[in-house]
Amino acid sequence: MFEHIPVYPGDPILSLFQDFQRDPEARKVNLSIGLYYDEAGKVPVLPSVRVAASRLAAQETAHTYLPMEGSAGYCQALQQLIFGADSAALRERRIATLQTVGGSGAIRLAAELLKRYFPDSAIWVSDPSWDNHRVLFSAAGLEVHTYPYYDPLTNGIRFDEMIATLSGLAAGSIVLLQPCCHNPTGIDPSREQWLAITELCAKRGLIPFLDMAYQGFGDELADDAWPIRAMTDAGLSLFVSNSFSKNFSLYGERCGGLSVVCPNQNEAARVFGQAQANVRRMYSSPPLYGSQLISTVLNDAALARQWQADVAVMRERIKRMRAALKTRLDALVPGTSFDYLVTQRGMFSYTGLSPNEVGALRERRSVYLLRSGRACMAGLNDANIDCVADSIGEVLKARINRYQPVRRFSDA
Ligand code: KET
Repeated sequence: MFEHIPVYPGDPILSLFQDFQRDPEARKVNLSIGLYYDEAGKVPVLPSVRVAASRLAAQETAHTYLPMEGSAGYCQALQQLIFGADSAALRERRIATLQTVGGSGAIRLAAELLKRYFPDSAIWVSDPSWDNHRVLFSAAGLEVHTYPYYDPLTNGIRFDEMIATLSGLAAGSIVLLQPCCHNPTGIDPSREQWLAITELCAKRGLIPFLDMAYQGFGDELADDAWPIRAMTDAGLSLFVSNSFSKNFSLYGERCGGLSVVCPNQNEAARVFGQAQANVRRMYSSPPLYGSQLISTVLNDAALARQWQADVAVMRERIKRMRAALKTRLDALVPGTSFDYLVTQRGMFSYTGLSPNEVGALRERRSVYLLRSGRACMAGLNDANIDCVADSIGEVLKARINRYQPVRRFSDA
């Protein structure tokens, strides 16, 4: 009966993570999926979240249904965190926000709305982008294209080409951007560049879609949300998806949000209503527990401060690991620049390692990176960093010995 169903080849990120979990090697290192591990190699329960969990346990609240749009306390706190407590758009009640099933659920929900109400609009994502962007948008029937983004030679953005491509798009085209800690490259536009993108979107009537999964991992929380605030303050209408998976270390609780910034309160109510209807026909309502944890933390001034400190600990540890890996590789492979490790921001570094080299790291040392060469810096710690540096050094020296040009690391 089911022979006509094609075999699923697996997901490039989730399937690799499963392979890692099955690997019996004791010294294995996971630099594949975007998971933050602490210095002890554990996915932490944040101190702020631990307090919230014990408060919730003491209260013993019923496991009732949330409404379609999720918890009101969660959505309000989310809005302030992203748009700022003093946001004019928030005061004017023109931001429609729903709690979603992770950041992925926010993107899929938005994609459904976009396909239904902007049926002729295609979406443009950076080259490269998170693999699942394409999957989520095309599953809703949207055409997905790419705009130039990463430049391996300079480890920067091909900004002029990016702007040229976006300038040529039809009005109503959707442009997916990541406000901070770009996945997979770790390279973000400067503030000046963000202002140019904002102006272009306004002038050409493009629909910005900002996907933020790493708020607080690049810089302070407000700084990482700055591009969203700048676009909102400039009067644009835009979509914002966000994930709390990483910055609350609540991956499996599936906590995210979709916010649509609208021209006025009336339109925000329409968007909100149709988003509710969409939720009802897809999964009815979002899960409860994670939203209770997050709203307990964010709606208590002392716990919220603790959480900001928790995020700062994660951010600073990642930065320390980036610098430590650079120091080791500088010594192991002299003449090659590893500056990219410290200039890229957030969880990921785009190493420029080839799929073959990534395969060699996995086979010889059980060090797991994505095939694209993306490495999650938050998987490094003082106990595994020498092994990771040695193994990367080994494949790079083998490459140099084969007289192959060193892609991305050339001092040209
Ligand atoms: N947006 C981006 C840019 C992103 O990197 C992720 C997750 C998400 C959205 C989804 O968030 P969630 O709340 O988990 O639904 N990225 C990591 C995990 C994954 O691939 O699912 C990753 O790239 O490793």
